[in-house]
Parts: sequence; structure tokens; C-alpha cells
Amino acid sequence: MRVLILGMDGYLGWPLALRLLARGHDVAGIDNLYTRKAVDEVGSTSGLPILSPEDRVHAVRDIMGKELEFIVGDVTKYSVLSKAITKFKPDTIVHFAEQRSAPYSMINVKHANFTLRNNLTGTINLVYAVRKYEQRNPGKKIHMVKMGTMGEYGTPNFDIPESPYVNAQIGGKNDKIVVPKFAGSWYHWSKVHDTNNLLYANKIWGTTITDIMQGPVYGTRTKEITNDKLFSRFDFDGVWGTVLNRYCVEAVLGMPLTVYGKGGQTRAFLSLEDSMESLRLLIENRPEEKGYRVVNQFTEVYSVKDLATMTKEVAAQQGMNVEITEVENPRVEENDHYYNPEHKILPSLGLTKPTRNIREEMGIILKDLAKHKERLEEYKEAILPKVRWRK
Ligand code: USQ
Repeated sequence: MRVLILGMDGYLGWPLALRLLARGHDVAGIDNLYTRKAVDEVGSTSGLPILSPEDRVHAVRDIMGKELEFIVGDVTKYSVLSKAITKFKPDTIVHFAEQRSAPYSMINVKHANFTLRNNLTGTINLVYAVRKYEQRNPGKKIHMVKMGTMGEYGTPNFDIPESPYVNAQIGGKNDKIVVPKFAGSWYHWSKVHDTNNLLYANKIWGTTITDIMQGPVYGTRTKEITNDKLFSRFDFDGVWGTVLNRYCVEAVLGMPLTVYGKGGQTRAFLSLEDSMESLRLLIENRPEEKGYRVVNQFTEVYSVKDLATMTKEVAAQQGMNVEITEVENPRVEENDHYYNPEHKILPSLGLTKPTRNIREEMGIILKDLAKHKERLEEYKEAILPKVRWRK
């Protein structure tokens, strides 16, 4: 299969390229290297060293014996995306090329607008470019795999269905409506708007789409990342880092683990390895032609307080004694809430449980990070959260 990855330089894009190459697929990717610059903008860097795009391609050739095409370009420029599709002729396009930090989107009006404009424009460009390509190549149907987020749903007091629509009764009348969503940042809302736009493209043009609602990902390794030259980026600062990866860095630096508020916030998590395996399964098992598939992508549900307790225990086994602290929650979110997302599509494709136990995975992350302690130490100032939802 020929797979084009938009956002190939990112935390998920890079390991996905490696996974698909290892499976024997032809892979090309586009990235404008924006995350590298935006992480620098907040005074941070990737906690694990990553190679330049050029060196990444060389490393893949040397270590895996595979050829990879890396296009440095911006998918919010329609012509860049359209040309890449015409030239590469993909069967599947995976779209990760979005601003993916909730705190970044909440910095100020400039960052909110950038997030909404950037994310919505890239997705609209993609549906139009795919439409044009399909019209010019009769019989060819591209499968779009779009990375959305579990955060689109918020934390509703009902079971979160794994479906684009639900049946509802309003004013005594029955109808099928789009699953109600209530996101918790401009970033998360940008993904809700994307989902609506994708549903509409599917309705009017029959674009074949898998819309993935993924929870926070943790981890440093996948089956292919066995050589440090193949590391994916690893963010840990208050803007770009996600909760468990941040706890692991805090543990390595001997800082208290930063639970926001009381830590009752419950989310659906998965490891980097399981994210790659899920994506592989969804790419290799496409929905029916003109289908629209929503997938809740996670393996386990935890509260952020539980994760901190587990991190503390695993760190102690490696001789790191850390405390847990409740910092004032910079976000506006529920502490005590119901959370029960439906999860049947990935198990039906074979992913029934996490590849590795979460504690084992934490142990691996801590060992990888400990080797880069000096690098992390240098960016310690960037760890505590500074962006507040209500200023
Ligand atoms: N949190 C802490 N301590 C920290 C950092 C975060 O308690 O040091 C809490 C937050 O308050 C929140 C939860 O952990 O309740 C998750 O926060 P996060 O920063 O790990 O994740 P989030 O901002 O929601 O976004 C991340 C990715 C995003 C993806 C999303 C999936 O950055 O791209 O869409 O996870 S989800 O959370 O399911 O929406």
C-alpha cells in the first residue's frame, strides 16, 4: 500500500512511518517542521534528541534498509498538498499535520486563531485535494485517516459512543444527530470542527474516512525504535508535554509530580507502541468504500492521580524517590466525573489489550530519559504550567 503521512516529523508521524515501512508499505511524508519551532518558542526542546529530516531519511536507509521520501512543506498551502498527492498517488493519507497542544491554543488570541485557522485549513485542503484526485483518477478511492482526539467529547455524563451519529428524541420527535461534543480548549474544539467538516465531505462526496478519537499517548519506544537514532520527539514542557510523559521527566529530575487540581480527571490512555499498532490495523483494514468510521483509540482508562501514584512507585524501583504535588489546575475541567467511552473497533481488529503493562512501559521511559538527564535539566524552567485558561 502507498501511504502519505501529513505531519511525519511529529511524535506519532515519525514512528508511524517506521511501522509502515517495516510492514513493507511505500511511505512518503510532508511536514513543515512547525512543532520544532513552536516548542522552541516556549523555551523547550524534545527531551530525546531527534535528527534533522535529512538525517532521519539517511538513518532509515542505514538501519532499516528502506527508502523514505520526506517533503518539507506546509499542508495549509493547497498547492503543496495537491502536488504531493498527484505525485505520490497514495492509497491512504494519514493526517497528523495539526497544532496539537491544548495549552498552546490557550496562550492568547493569536495562538487561538492560529490553531483554528491552521487545523481547519489543513483538513479542508485535504478533502478538496482528495476529491480532485479521485475525480481525475476514476476508480481510485483514497482512505483518509484523520487524527482527532478523545477530548472532542469532553467528559459527558453518558457513555461515549464509537459512532458518528446517535439516535435522539427532541421535542417528542426522533432523529439521528451528530454525537454531542463539548471540548475543553480551542485546540480540542478545532478537532470537533474538523470532525463536522469531515462528516460533511463524506456526506456530499462520499470521501472514505476514519476519524480517530485518541487519548493521551505515552512512551519512547516502538518495535522499530530500537536504535536511538530513530527516536521520535518527546515533549515534556508545560505547553507541549502530555501528562504521563511529563511525570516521567519530573521523576528523573527529582521534581514533584504535577497533578493538576485534585487529579480526578479521568482520560483514556495508550502507549506509543499501541498507538502505532492501532493505526496500522486501521490503515490495513479500511472501512467500506464511502464509509465514515469513528474509532475511540485507547487501551486503558486512568485518573491523572492514579497515574502519578504508579509513576512514583515505578520510579522508586529505579531508585528515584519522588513526591506527588497538587498544583492549582491551570485548566477549566471537571475533577469528579463519569467517563465511559465505547471501545469495540480496535478489539474487533485484534488489539484487545496493551502490548506491555503500563508500569513496564513507564520503566522503559524512565530508563531512556535518565540517559538524557543533563539535557532535561537544561530545560527544567519550562516544566511548570504557565498557561491559564482563566487569567
Ligand atoms: N495534567 C496533569 N498534570 C500535568 C499535565 C496534565 O494533571 O502535568 C492533566 C490535565 O489537567 C488533563 C490531563 O492531565 O486533565 C490530560 O492532559 P494532557 O496535557 O496529557 O493532554 P491534553 O492537553 O488533553 O492533550 C493531549 C495531546 C492532544 C491529544 C489529547 C488527547 O496534547 O494532542 O488530543 O492529549 S485527550 O486528552 O484525550 O483529549
